[in-house]
Amino acid sequence: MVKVEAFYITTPIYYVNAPPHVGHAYTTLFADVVARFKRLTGVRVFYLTGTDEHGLKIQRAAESQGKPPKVFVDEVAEVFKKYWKSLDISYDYFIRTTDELHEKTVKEAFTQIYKKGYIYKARYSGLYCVECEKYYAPGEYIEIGGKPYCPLHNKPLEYMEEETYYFKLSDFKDYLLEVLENRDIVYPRHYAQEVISKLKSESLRDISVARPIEKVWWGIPVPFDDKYVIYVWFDALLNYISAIHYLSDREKFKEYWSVAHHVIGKDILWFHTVVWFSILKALDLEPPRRVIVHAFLTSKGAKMSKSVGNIVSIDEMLQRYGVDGSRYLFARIFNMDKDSEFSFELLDNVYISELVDTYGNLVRRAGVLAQKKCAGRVYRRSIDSKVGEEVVVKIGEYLEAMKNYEVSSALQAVMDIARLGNQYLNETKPWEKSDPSKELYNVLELIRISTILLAPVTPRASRITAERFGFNIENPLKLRLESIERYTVTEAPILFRKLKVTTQQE
Ligand code: ME8
Repeated sequence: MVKVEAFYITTPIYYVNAPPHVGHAYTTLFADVVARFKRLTGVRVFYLTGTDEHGLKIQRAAESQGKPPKVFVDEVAEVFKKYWKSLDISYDYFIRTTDELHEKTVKEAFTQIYKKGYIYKARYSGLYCVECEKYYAPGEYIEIGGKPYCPLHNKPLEYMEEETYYFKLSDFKDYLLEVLENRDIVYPRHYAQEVISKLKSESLRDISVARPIEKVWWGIPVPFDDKYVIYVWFDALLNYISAIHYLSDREKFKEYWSVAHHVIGKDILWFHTVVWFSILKALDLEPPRRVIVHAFLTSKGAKMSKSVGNIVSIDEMLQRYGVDGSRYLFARIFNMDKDSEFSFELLDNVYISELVDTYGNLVRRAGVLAQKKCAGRVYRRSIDSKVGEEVVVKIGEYLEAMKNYEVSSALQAVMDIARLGNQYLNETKPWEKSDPSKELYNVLELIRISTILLAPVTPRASRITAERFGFNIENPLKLRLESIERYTVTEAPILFRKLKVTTQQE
């Protein structure tokens, strides 16, 4: 039996202090596009997302609503699932850190690492940002009016002084440098460089991985000392291995862990490299295969975040552009290196020029023509060599971009194919011919190719087009021109509606 290649992709597990916003959708949608693309290429994918439900931030959010934390997290986790459903996110498993199996895994990992001598008890004093759930060392925070503030959330840091359990992060410095410098894990590479520089320029301090229960009670207790609760990041990072049955199914675990791809925003790069790789090493586990890092969606110049108060809701996107429209736009503005300022004006322009006027228009025009001129049946003809050559180049560009996770560039290549189709129609004018089969076959091939390549991003529109035009969504790695003997066009769908109100008119 041929063994099917496996692929494991994860998003961060999001805090449930508030419902998701477009920043969370940005990451989740990107991971979904990669997962769907991989599935189309015949790979067995395990796509994991979920929610991070413990810690002081969540405890306080629940308190502020007068709800017991478990009731509160149950409600918000459902809201996350609802949004992912409305965005057609095809996750295979939704992990919650309050899941029994996860809690068991965290306790087991904590105990194992303790027994190996990497966890010890000592006094901690220092500053903490509850929004980040992170300790801040001198030099890492900013000062406003002489007081320490979190540089990310612009909120005052809290002073903490307590007996705690420490994790010997400092022991792993050489290992981390070795891995980050020599292995191609962090992508794009410059993010690895950032971590390497920080590691080289500062001393790597041990971190607190548990807090006294009277300070934070909402979390997983330290298995051998119930006066302490495990630090939320230690708990959360382990989701990536608990979800693939680190404890209960070693075979499944081994298979997926060797192909683990974490997608994260750059805000949590340190945790996903320095802290995570060290925890894994302490457990005698390899680092993930890849950590794919992206930049921020900003609004009014700052990282969009609930605590900054500059968020755009997913509902607004969905109402304006529909499911596939929103998915396309998230993927189209996706950027690993540079922050993208969220602007409805920009999105309106992309939506109209690419989805409505280019791809949508091509499908509609060709569909109407095929019905009018050929009673919906278009038989195989040869592809014009110029058209054929250009399409092959564009498919190559698309595949190369997808290989490098550059979904936006991949979509540009698809739009070039659709643009070529419109141009071809304009030049060959099939409406003036008595038998335009050749022209229509050419253009239907361009539609088929662009529809298949769009399928990971706009699954609904692609399915509709494929159904109405009579072809299958195939493996994008195996596309071949002239492979369809006959197109049967039963309807010329209008896939993307014009916007009712555009920002220019507002
Ligand atoms: O950090 N632009 O959860 P979180 C782009 N629970 N991406 C954004 C974004 C923005 N403006 N805002 C959020 C946590 N994100 C931890 C993770 S994982 C073991 C634990 C996305 O709810 C981006 O992926 O604060 C970012 O890294 C993540 O949401 C942070 O989500």
